[in-house]
Amino acid sequence: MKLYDCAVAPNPRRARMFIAEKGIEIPKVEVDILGGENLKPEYLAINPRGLLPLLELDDGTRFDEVMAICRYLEELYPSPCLLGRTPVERAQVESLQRKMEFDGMIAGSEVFRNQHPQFANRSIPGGGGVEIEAIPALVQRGTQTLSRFFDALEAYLENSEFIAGDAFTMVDITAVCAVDFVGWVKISIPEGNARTKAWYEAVSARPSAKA
Ligand SMILES: N[C@@H](CCC(=O)N[C@@H](CS)C(=O)NCC(=O)O)C(=O)O
Repeated sequence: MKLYDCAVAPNPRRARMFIAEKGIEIPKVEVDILGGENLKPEYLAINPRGLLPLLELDDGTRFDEVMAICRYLEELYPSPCLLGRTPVERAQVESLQRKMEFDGMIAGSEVFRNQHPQFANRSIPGGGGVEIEAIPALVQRGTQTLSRFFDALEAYLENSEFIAGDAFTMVDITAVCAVDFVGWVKISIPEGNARTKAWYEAVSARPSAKA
């Protein structure tokens, strides 16, 4: 197996954190998104969407999408369980994970990509060679969604150590990657959100957070 990766990018980090929590080693191939290497023919031949991360199996099978990669690895390496232990937990992890992804990661991407000059013609990640111009108004919409994201995070943590309950899961991975990502656009955990701050400190101290 090998993981097509980009060290600075938040979605590849979600996959790396998951892999590190599983305690497995997967060789990595670094692809420079900032320099546009993912949009060159060599990488588009590997992933026509131009997105990272992507997992390549030993028989040549390839798939992108963080959750597809994590689900595959969870089946191969069930312990520690990161996607829920029972049918109900798996449904809850899926539900919360998507909220962290849409309201955290994607809203962060909306703010970052629609204001950063380097992404003026790359406002949607990847794109397979098609340029999509930035829409400055989306910065405001993304910022509003992030405010909702932080409110929800504080509420989820009211009765439990982790976002989906008593166990660390993929929900925490996506959420911590989103929090660090939005730091790029100078948005941080609101001052009064004490539960989120304590959770953030604890999750950031896990060795996988450095992966
Ligand atoms: N939904 C995808 C999102 C992947 C994604 O957006 N990756 C970004 C890096 S964080 C990317 O490849 N960007 C390429 C670009 O900006 O051109 C997943 O879960 O894997």
